[in-house]
Amino acid sequence: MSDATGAPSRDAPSRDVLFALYERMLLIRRTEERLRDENKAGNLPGAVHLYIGEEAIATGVCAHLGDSDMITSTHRGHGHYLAKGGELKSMMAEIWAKRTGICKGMGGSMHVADFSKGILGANGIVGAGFAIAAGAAYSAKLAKQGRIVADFFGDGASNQGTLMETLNVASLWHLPLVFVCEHNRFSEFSPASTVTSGEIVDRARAFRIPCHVIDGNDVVAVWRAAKDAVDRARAGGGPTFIEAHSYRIQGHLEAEDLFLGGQRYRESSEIDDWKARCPVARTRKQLDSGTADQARLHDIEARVAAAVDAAVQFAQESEPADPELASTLMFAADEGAR
Ligand SMILES: Cc1ncc(C[n+]2csc(CCOP(=O)(O)OP(=O)(O)O)c2C)c(N)n1
Repeated sequence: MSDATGAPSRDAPSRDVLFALYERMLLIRRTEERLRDENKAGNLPGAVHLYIGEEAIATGVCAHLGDSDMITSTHRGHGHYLAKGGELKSMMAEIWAKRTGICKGMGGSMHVADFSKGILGANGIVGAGFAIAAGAAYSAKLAKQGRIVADFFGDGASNQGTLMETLNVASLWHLPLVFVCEHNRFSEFSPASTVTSGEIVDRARAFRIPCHVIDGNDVVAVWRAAKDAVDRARAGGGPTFIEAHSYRIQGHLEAEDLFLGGQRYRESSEIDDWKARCPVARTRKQLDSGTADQARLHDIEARVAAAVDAAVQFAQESEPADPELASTLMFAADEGAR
């Protein structure tokens, strides 16, 4: 796919980096598959929106971010959280509504957050991340410590008016902000072609923001575009807009059939076509070029499987969330009481 006005980085990730990208993508994939299965078995207390098929986007972007950089996320946020270095066990416990969860079990799947890692939170309100990202990026600019912000959002979210306000101030104030539109072709059960007019990237071009339109299933393409964007933001060059094309393999949320009552909004052949473009399998193929590579890949796969099993066990064995916290965590402490 074509690059727009931003110059793509000519750098390529080293082989060690590519192995690390593969491991992170696989961790996200196996986590999401396990959540899919646990949901099907009726073991989860709430809804989950899974990121299967889109792993390369969060992974390729977050590879350039440190703990002090920040991200905003979406209702489909597990992949962003894990790519940014969030701990798997406490995310699982959060999804299971346990007190060992990253938000003490009070937020659940759609609110996984860890401020110590710059993860400003998944968010059930579509498009809510724009204004949060603008505020975080403005604070990072004022602090002058080289921190930057990546704002993940979907193609559906790009129809929210706050995107225009955020593009405007980001461009005007040269905010250290990377917009990452995850174009997975659907907004709930509506194909993008039925709810989104024109090209999303043109909205950013109108504000003179450098742009990349990339194959979001190619982790190297994502890594390259993100490197250009992050380097520009850190150097004080302002925002970049990345439109990454991918596909939502799972339903909008698990158990979507309950909502649809037998109606269909896409063909299974389309899903199969996109499964054949799997970003995780594609990266594995790039790495598998000999016996030594295969041993390394198997190590990674065993490590990931063990991590997911351990996280699920941790979540299942943890104490349920404390209902008393619902009142104490809801409000910030009274200034006078501090
Ligand atoms: C403000 C708001 N409007 C509507 C919804 C209902 N809703 C939840 S997810 C979703 C679709 C979002 O699509 P997109 O931004 O493309 O993200 P994706 O689910 O494809 O990752 C909608 C409309 C919501 N949660 N918040």
